[in-house]
Amino acid sequence: MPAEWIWKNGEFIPWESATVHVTTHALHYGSSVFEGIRAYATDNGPAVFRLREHTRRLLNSCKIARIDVPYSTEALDEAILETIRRNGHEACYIRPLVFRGASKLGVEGRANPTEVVIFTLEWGRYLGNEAVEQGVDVQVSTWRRPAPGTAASLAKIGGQYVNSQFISMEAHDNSFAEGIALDVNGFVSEGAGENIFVVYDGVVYTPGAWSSILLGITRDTALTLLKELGYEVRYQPIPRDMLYLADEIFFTGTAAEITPLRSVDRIPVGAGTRGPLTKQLQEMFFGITSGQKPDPHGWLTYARPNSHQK
Ligand code: PPE
Repeated sequence: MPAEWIWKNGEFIPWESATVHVTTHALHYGSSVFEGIRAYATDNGPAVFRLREHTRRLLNSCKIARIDVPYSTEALDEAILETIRRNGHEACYIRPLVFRGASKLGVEGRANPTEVVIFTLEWGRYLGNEAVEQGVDVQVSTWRRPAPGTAASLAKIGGQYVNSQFISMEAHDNSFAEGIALDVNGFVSEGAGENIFVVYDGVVYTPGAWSSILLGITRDTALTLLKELGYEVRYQPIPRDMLYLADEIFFTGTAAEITPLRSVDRIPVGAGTRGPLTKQLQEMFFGITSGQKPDPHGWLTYARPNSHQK
């Protein structure tokens, strides 16, 4: 359940009051845009991971959806930090949401007011408690990602997540933790809410924007760290069968963090356990997010700096 104080259009309101009217445009037509951000517990209080990249993507998604937002990235950054402080979190998941509100019915929607909310919640491991160490079992979905030109994969628009719901529900019905969607051409795209990386013969492969993926911020983080660790990364269309030959596969995402895949379509990935590259990358990622390793890229924004100093 979300924390007590919810930021709405510039002020804090209690959880119970953060309701919407049934004529809200976004309920009917999916005209919302959202972000998912994590704040991690550190010795220096809660630290938001890549805050500015997330607020920028939120506004970019709104630009694509043609939703006018009356707040700057700076104002949204501050509102997010304030929401963390107000709710007294040490670590949390942050959900900023922009949507077309209530007034007029009809698809076009631009006559409706823009509503902006930010709420926080404590959210543990997205794909299960053991997922990060043991890996997860996944399937290739029967659902495809929308073809380029039919949706806007670079934007986190609410309505587009119906496709992700189909992928996740099918996977869960088949007792898998998650599903991987192929793109319109049958190449690997991404998970319902995660980007995907494939390791084969020491080289790391990941699809690009042409495969209808969201350009994930954790994906960018992984790419930066992998290059620093000296790995070769290739951006190329990935055929489904490469998933069955891979030495290692992992998902990246704010919610999923870095999660190894231990099987795809019941075929073990490599040895069927977390591989060495995935482990090495996780150590870097969790080292930085917990404040235990240096943060040379300035990825952490502290919500309550100095509050934990003795
Ligand atoms: N692809 C999709 C479709 C996606 O939704 C996400 C995030 C990613 C890739 C990874 O992007 P990034 O978080 O910037 O590394 N999915 C969010 C929603 C999860 C949810 O269930 O809600 C998330 O991870 O916060």
